[in-house]
Amino acid sequence: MTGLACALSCSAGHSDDAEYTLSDYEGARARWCPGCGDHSILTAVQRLLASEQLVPEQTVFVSGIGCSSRFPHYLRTYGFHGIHGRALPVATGIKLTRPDLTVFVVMGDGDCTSIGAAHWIHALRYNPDLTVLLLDNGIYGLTKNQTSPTTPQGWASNTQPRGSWLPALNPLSVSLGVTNASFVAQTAEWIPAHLTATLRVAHRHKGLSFVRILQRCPIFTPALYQQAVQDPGRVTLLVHDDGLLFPELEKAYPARLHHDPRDLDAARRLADSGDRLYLGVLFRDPTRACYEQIRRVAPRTTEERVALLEQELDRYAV
Ligand SMILES: Cc1ncc(C[n+]2csc(CCOP(=O)(O)OP(=O)(O)O)c2C)c(N)n1
Ligand code: SF4
Ligand SMILES: [Mg+2]
Repeated sequence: MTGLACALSCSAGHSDDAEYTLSDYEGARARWCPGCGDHSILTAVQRLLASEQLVPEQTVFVSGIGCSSRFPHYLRTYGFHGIHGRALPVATGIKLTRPDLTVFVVMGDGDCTSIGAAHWIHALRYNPDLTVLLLDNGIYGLTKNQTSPTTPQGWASNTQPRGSWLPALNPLSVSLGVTNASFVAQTAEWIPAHLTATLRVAHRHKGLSFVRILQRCPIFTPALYQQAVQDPGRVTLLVHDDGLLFPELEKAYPARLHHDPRDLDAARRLADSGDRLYLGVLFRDPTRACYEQIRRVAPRTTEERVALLEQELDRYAV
């Protein structure tokens, strides 16, 4: 069965005992540049969907605009390729009206931390049950090499050819500073085992799980993560008995730090420290309330929904 075929033919809940394989989640052929880190993120997401047996017609991917935001086209789930910076309000609206759906958000660094920054901060505070992926390549990729808030200071781009004037914004520190944020993690697309495991814990977290994925753009920022890719000694994996342990990465990534993800102060120190690259779950507090639990939208029957829609459309009758 293909997810889309099923999405078109069967009603929600119908396929409880269906077995979905990777190909059930494959959409259009990905058109990112060869070597783009988005390819490995797509593979990891498809693996997650299959391993969690997420029902395609009950899963939604919402994105903004950017190379990274082409994500929904490449999956056979529902998708909304929306407006630059506006993925989070769209996803929050979907989750509030349809809390039964599994909702993912995919954004670029420009999408999330620049034009969408206000939505990012308030979504973290509202804490709806969304899995939010920030694909951070340190540049505006789609619009061809423009400085973004996460571009390192001094890096030349088409908009700031003499080098970015400002120090880069740190998406982890910002997220950890927001009241009611409940899950903040960092992973890298060139370590697939870490990426997939991080996506799994993020998806299983109840509340907004914010995952910054370090993503290589070989066209515009090929050197951005080069040192960390070539020298695993620069990377420290965060481990905790309650979370990710990565025994399979012991050889390649021996540097480990035992970190309790409930310790917000320690998480902030790790996020702020510029000496090493820390990958793992920095913060997790499953007790923080989700917005859809606090502000319950009264469930409506199909007839009530249709009547409301008719009422709304009548306003535009000529
Ligand atoms: C309102 C609006 N402003 C600007 C743009 C132009 N625009 C499209 S994508 C983009 C930036 C994309 O960068 P990023 O979010 O980092 O994604 P990437 O392409 O790097 O994956 C910009 C400025 C737009 N489409 N809409
Ligand atoms: S420009 Fe960069 S981010 Fe965009 S598809 Fe190409 S490699 Fe990927
Ligand atoms: Mg970008």
